[in-house]
Amino acid sequence: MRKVLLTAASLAALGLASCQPASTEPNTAEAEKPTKAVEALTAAANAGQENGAPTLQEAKEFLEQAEKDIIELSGFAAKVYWIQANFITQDTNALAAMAGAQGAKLSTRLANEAKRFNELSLPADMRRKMDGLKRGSNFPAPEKDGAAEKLAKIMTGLEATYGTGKFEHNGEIINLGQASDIIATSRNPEELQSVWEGWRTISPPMRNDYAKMVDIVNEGSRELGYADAGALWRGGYDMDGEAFVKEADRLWGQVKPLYDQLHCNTRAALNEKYGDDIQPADAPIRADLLGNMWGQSWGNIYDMVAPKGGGEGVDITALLKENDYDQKKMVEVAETFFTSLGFEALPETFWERSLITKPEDREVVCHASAWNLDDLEDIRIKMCTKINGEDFVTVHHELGHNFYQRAYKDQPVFYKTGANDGFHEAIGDMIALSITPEYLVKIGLLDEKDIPGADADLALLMRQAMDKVAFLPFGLMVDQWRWKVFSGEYSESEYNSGWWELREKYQGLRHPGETRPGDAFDPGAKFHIPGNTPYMRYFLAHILQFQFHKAACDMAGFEGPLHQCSIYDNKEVGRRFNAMMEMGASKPWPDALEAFTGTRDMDGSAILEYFAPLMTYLEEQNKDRSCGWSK
Ligand code: X8Z
Ligand code: ZN
Repeated sequence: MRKVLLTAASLAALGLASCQPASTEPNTAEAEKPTKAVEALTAAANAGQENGAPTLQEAKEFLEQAEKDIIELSGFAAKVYWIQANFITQDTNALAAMAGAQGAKLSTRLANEAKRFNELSLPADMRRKMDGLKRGSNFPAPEKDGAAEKLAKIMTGLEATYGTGKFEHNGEIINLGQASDIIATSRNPEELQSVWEGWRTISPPMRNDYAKMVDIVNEGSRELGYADAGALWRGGYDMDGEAFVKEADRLWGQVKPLYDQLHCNTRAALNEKYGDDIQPADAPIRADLLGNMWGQSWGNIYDMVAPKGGGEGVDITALLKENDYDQKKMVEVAETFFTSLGFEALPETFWERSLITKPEDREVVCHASAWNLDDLEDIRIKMCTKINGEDFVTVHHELGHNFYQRAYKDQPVFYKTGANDGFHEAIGDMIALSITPEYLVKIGLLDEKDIPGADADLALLMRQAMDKVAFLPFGLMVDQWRWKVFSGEYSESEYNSGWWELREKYQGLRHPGETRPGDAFDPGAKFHIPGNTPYMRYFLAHILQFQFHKAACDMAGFEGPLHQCSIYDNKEVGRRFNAMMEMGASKPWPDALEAFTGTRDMDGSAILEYFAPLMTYLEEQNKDRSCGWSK
């Protein structure tokens, strides 16, 4: 979405937090402590200022005016973006590009003006706001004439191309939703390959524009003092960018052994089903066989890896259908989870204004998102919801964004965003981890007599792992690719080969077919690339949601295994969760993490604890297999 053209903080103001822009928060290690003494000294120095350098008073006025400017523009732009995403036409694209250009100009202007106060000693809170402004947006436009307009036009065009993408399959024109259904359910490798390749015919026309966009945002980033846009993004985590890269690597190192075991077991199942020609037992996994268009979560092929001998687990898709759930009911039930924790119900306007089923009569951006149109209570979701277990989780994910947005609505505009962007993506997912069989009984979806016995634990864990553990390296590789694109390590002609290099390295996947076409731009067939949404947030969220879940279950006094815990209806957990959420980005993220979990570090040990019984099972299954995929 074009929201990324405004500063991240202003976007939070825009409230378009669906796929939150990377935080603009400053490196507070450098920010001074807000002691009264410092403030007094600063004031004294400022009062006597005679050399034309800016004063504390000017800094205050600048921040106040910036806040007003951001609120004014974002209030307007949010409506334009909403209409465009709900009604994609030439005209709405043009309007969105205009709003985007205005946003880009505003964030560039504010970033440059904020530099004026670099040498001024400021109280920590003002320094934090100032540094946030200086980071501009994730896709900054250079100052030169016409750059903001050009950038906004390209970005709008890329997203619209994705949103309206269609291709021919068996003589019929199909869209992403239809193609995804085939990938999820077909077990015919020729058909899977054809649909997988078909969807990727929508993206070659994006490649050249994408390269132009990279040049523009790199120039904009250099003007802001960053080596390139990747460095700008990595700088958004209250720590030095290099330290953040190490942090992400450390977290991946923690969870990789679990992924490796899951990969090995899944590949063996695919090899058994399809044979050596389609899926060899020692090569990377063919990406079209995993039940998901991008091979990012594998729950749709759970049937192939279901542990034998134990109980069955719970098939939420089947339960939703048996109980005649429609899309609205799915959202209502998700809302009830939040209200059970003590959060206030969604406003009436949420129900009047959200889009929860795919309209047949017009083009919309179907990729699920959550919005806050007025920065206060006008929260909405927009998704082409399907009645299945996957989207039941996504509905919780989106409402997590909305409840977070509303929780921090009283913060100044600069702080109306997640503690870091991973937090924003983790809230609803954390809630969805509490969808246990016992919880499903409480909400009447499952009959008490159908609660699976303890022997079904492995089945439940395997279902979860096929989505959550499988996702981890994908969550990591998408921005590894973008960082290399921004740094120039991958040139335009290497975009696709670079993508597959990383797909193999991190996920152990390969594409179907011998080669990809020379003009292929497979990254463009994943929403967040043309949609220009940073992706590292989802990797972090997949770590954080388990960390939050563990902390919540400890708070609730739950003593059993982590995967059996549900925090449904626990007001004390809700109160403490809300206390973290209402902080927004007003403090560095370790402060927010500490407020809820008692620790200041992101940590993969909770996800390992959650899946510990499955890890034991997988190691046993894999013991005579040769795992790994390196040649
Ligand atoms: O994009 C999303 C959300 C909106 S922020 C639906 N997700 C990522 C994806 O679909 O690729 C959630 C999980 C990962
Ligand atoms: Zn999200």
